[in-house]
Amino acid sequence: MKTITKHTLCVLFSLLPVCQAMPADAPRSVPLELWYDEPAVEWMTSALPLGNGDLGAMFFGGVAREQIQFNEKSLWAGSPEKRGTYRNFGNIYMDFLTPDTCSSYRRALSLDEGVGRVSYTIGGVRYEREYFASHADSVIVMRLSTPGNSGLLNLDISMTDGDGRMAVTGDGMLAFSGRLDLLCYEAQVVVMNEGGTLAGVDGRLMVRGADAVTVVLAAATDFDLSSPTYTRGGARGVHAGVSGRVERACAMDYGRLRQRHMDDYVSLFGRVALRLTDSVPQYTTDELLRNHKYNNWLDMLCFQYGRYLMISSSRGGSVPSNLQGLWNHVNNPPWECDYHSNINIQMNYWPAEVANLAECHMPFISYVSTEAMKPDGSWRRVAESEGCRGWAVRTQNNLFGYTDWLINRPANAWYCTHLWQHYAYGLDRDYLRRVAWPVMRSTCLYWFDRLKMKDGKLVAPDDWSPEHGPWEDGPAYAQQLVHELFANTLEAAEALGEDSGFTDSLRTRLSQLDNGLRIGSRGQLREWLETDDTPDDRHRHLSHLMALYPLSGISALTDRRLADAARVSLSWRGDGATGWSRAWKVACWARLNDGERAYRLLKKAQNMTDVTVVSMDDNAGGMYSNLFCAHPSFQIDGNFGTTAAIAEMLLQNSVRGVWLLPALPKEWADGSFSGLRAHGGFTFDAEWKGGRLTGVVVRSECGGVCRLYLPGMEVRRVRGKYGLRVRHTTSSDGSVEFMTKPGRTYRISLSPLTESE
Ligand code: FUC
Repeated sequence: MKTITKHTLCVLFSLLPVCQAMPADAPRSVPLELWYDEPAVEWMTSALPLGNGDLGAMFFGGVAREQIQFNEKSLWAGSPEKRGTYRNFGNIYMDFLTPDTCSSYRRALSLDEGVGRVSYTIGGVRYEREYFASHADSVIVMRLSTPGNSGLLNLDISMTDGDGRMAVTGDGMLAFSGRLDLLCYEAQVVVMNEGGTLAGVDGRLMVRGADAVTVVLAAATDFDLSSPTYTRGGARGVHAGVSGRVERACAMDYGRLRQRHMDDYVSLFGRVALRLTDSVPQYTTDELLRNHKYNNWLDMLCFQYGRYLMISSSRGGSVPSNLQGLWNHVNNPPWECDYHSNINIQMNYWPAEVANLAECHMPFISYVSTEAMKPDGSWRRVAESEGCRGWAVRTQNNLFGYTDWLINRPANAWYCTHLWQHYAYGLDRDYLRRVAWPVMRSTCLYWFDRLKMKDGKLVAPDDWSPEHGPWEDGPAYAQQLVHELFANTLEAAEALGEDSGFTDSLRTRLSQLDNGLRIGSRGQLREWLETDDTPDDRHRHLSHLMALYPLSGISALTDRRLADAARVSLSWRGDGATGWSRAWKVACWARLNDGERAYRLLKKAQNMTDVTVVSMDDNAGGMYSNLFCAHPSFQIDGNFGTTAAIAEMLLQNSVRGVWLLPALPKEWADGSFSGLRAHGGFTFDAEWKGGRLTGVVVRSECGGVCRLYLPGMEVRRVRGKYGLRVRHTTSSDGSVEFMTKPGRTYRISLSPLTESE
């Protein structure tokens, strides 16, 4: 049985404003955590991640030796001329002078609190560790204690850099600094003992007879995306920044540091709740994955884990999360742990808006908008080398604008969908004008110059479908993306009142553009314009299904034939796939409103694996016991893709309005969620029983018409402020509309439509 701790109460209280707006039987805050009864055996499969958005760590929870490997998202070797690689920053080790045979061992990661915990008993004494990565104070904090006992903590603490070199000892601290091709970096660890003694010698800090110990880590580089040299401040600036952080953190007591972290973390994580079952599994998370994966708890955990990982790896600044988020323990990670432009970086951000973490989208948006608009930046030079205005990228990218391997022209349009979606969800016109519009416009110019007329239609010449098949004119991938770009940019122009020669040209080109939606002779959606598709093509990329998901050009509500064609193509691709590809398939089946098939794929995505080397085998992927997605090897896109796909099963922005429970599997017959966002600045809570909606609450951020599509349900009443009734209208297409005011909450009562209705 779980007991309610003071911390849990804190979380519950901080969730109150959200809970008040929920339907009567709203999602409760149930303690969501990953937990294990033994220390991690391996970094990739079982250590647990912490992160404050920039600075992250993986802790093992060893009893004799604790290892805390850490990263900072900008620590890259390489330059604008050299690919380089994302690097391990270092390791902290704690060697305990206590016997290593213990009982009642527990290692956990609380998703509600963003706190890692390790506890065990030796000789009747309970040893406890608590770890968190604080965004509020830009440090990682580790606390060791033996509640109810004093003077029992005896350990040596050391630190190594990413190459295994020992840090030097200072006064109660350890530090190292260095240089890569371009960047300066530094890490500092400060150890504070309560009671006992602390001495430093030869790279070790020795704590003896302490009651409690607090360890504070700060690490940074001088990377700055907006600087022409990609750096600012140099070694001195980094040193001042890192020293300032540890000093400020050490001036606070542990309780305050922790509270500041919790306030900040819960303000993001607590926005969304999902309840698919009430029974908390009484077994460890690896056991849940191994033997009980049909337990709905795992789906809740996977959904919220993606949100946790996003908060932990994508906040502030303009460094997006990479192939492994920010967690990487080696200096030669697969694909350099880079920014792949043909699915991976985009998938990292699929859940950002719908899962109510719009702020976490910003590092990606700001990376794209800064790099794309650099007057002499390498992305501009790629376009220039093709005789086009605007910008373009290749497939593999480092942090310094270096871009190589195959050109991926449609990626610029794909990136722009993220800029647009951020607007579509939040309706922030100022952002649209300042940030998104210039990039979208510039990207359109690239395609104005690039497209050519073929058989009366504009097509992308000599393009591809990542990462297979021929290069030829007009593949679906390019056509669907350019279509989306043009359509969104026209909408942006309307929202901003932009009316110029550019918008006229855009309108004309959009009307001439092949939209990439072509049905083939076997009823499939064609991947190429000229080359025929083969039913046994199982390639992991689903690039011709972009319009199904993440774009929205295919919907059974607008054109059943196209939806059926997408279904044929998706079926041909099969249920096997690498990690991220399965997540994409779940989302695609959700868009086809096939909850059962989506669920089937989700369960396959949750196959437990321990393969840690790169494999393209369609059956080797799944999840490790720490729930990291296995491509294999570990690739975080699949975690984010899974969160987005689960959201897609629960809420979709359809052509007829917000569709709640569009792909609910029978396994999730009863449940509720709160806090999922939809286009137009609306946030939804919903509750359902026996697969039918029983209550909906909408919060309107921006006012305006709220349009819902709830097939099979009749909206009885909409109530606004003070429970007053708000007029709603039902259209012949089944959609329901009512007017909202900014900041107001609306409760919707529903009943099932009878057959005759
Ligand atoms: C793309 C994918 C691979 C892998 C790599 C990092 O190239 O096709 O499966 O995810 O990115």
